[in-house]
Amino acid sequence: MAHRLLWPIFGVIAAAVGMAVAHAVAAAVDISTSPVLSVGSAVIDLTPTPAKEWAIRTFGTKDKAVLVGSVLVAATLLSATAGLAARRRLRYGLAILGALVGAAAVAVAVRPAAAPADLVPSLTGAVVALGALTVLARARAADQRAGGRRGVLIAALALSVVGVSSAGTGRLLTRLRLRQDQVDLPAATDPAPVLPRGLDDQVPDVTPFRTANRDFYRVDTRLDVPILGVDDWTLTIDGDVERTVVLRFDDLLRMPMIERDITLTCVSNSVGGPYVGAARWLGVRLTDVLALAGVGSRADQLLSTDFDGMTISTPLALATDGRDALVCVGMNGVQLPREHGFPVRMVVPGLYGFISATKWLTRLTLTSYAEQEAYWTRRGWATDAPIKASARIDTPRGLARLDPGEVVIGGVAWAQADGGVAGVQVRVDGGPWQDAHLGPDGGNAYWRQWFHRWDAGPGSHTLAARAIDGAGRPQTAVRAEPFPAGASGIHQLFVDVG
Ligand SMILES: Nc1nc2c(c(=O)[nH]1)N[C@H]1C(S)=C(S)[C@@H](COP(=O)(O)O)O[C@H]1N2
Ligand SMILES: [Mo]
Repeated sequence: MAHRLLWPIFGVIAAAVGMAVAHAVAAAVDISTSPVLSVGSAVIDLTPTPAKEWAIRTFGTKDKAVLVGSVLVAATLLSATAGLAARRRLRYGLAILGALVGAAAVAVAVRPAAAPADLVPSLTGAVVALGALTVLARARAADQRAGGRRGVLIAALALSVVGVSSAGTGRLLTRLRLRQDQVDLPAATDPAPVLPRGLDDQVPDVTPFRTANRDFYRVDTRLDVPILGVDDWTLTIDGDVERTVVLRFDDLLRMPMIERDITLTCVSNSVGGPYVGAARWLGVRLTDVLALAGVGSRADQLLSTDFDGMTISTPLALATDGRDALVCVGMNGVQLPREHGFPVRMVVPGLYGFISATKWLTRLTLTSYAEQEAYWTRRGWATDAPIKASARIDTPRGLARLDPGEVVIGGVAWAQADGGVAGVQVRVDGGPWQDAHLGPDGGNAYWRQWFHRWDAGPGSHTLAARAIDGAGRPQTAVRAEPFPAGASGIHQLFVDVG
């Protein structure tokens, strides 16, 4: 071991063992109290919106991996510094390491739903980290007196065993808990019509008419996949209501169930982007659930809260205007996958997910925008954000090299807030807009597949597509970024033929 690296390595080992133990303890009690995950979430929450936008654009769905990596690099550097400081005087090192693990504990404590007991994993980890650094420093001092290095080696080895076995235990516990409750969903009392066969078999590479659960995009602020059980799940309806109501999962399942085909869209989706998916949702009408509590007259905001205190706001007038907003338990014929909000989430047709689609739902509060601000509202995002009509070209791919002759251009289009998709038009090289063929109609809240046969001549070409909404209006060509109310503009790509 090179001498200069010895002390920084002490710092890193101490911090790593502490965090591994803390994470394992959290995995045994409640994984959301893990300082490791909480630091990640805190970084997500504190990252300014433009930086978040940039990360999602640049790293796509790998943004979480990039975030975890950056936090690890920073933690390694800081703990190495603590080790270096401990070389001069153990107290200095302990102070820096203490600040580091203390910051992790703060991240746990400031979670919206935090309770004092949640600090147990962090404090355990802190004691272990500080103890480990002390042990290593003592061993080093003893070695120097004796003129060897056995003590340090043994201490480092022992601590590594503790760290690795804690990390393994943490993983194992999480894995065991991954076994999700299996629930028997009732049949819908108001089922959706049979979804017509889409163009999946007719148009190669077109996006499937229905998105399989495993292919459904996932966007949320969490680093873990929350593990909620149905037995202790409850939904509280409170705020400006005649009476506060608490529903258990069984209560919800006994209510009339509707089933609807709805295309969910993320406000962070850029033009032509992947954060949109279409599924068949099963659940109770939101208005039926609210009626149990009796909505008062002061509320203009429906504030929904997830199991960890994360909040999403929905304009109450829109959520209750007769559209089929759901307190949802099923997705494509099965219970909600954990990634998509098990056991219960909201789904509201026509509104971007960030103001409507609360996963891991536990509370519905009738309140006003003046009284309470939801998570994304505080970060400057819009409170009223209907999904913008849009067409996406899925085939051919941008920058594809194609053979001359017939090329089938195809994709999907959606206009959930504008009466559905009545048409799609395609434009080649800035020429006239031509009507594309539409796939079958899955309802106004659903997307529509489309295709257009194009006789491609040699050269470089620009392809563009636009949606025509239910009122016969073409989607806007005006470009907008996702922040604060959703991207707009025409999806356009370049191909080479020859
Ligand atoms: N609890 C919780 N619910 C959430 C979010 C979140 O971060 N936390 N993200 C929302 C956003 S921005 C979108 S677009 C949808 C995405 O749902 P999906 O991951 O099932 O596709 O969930 C919404 N519900
Ligand atoms: Mo979103």
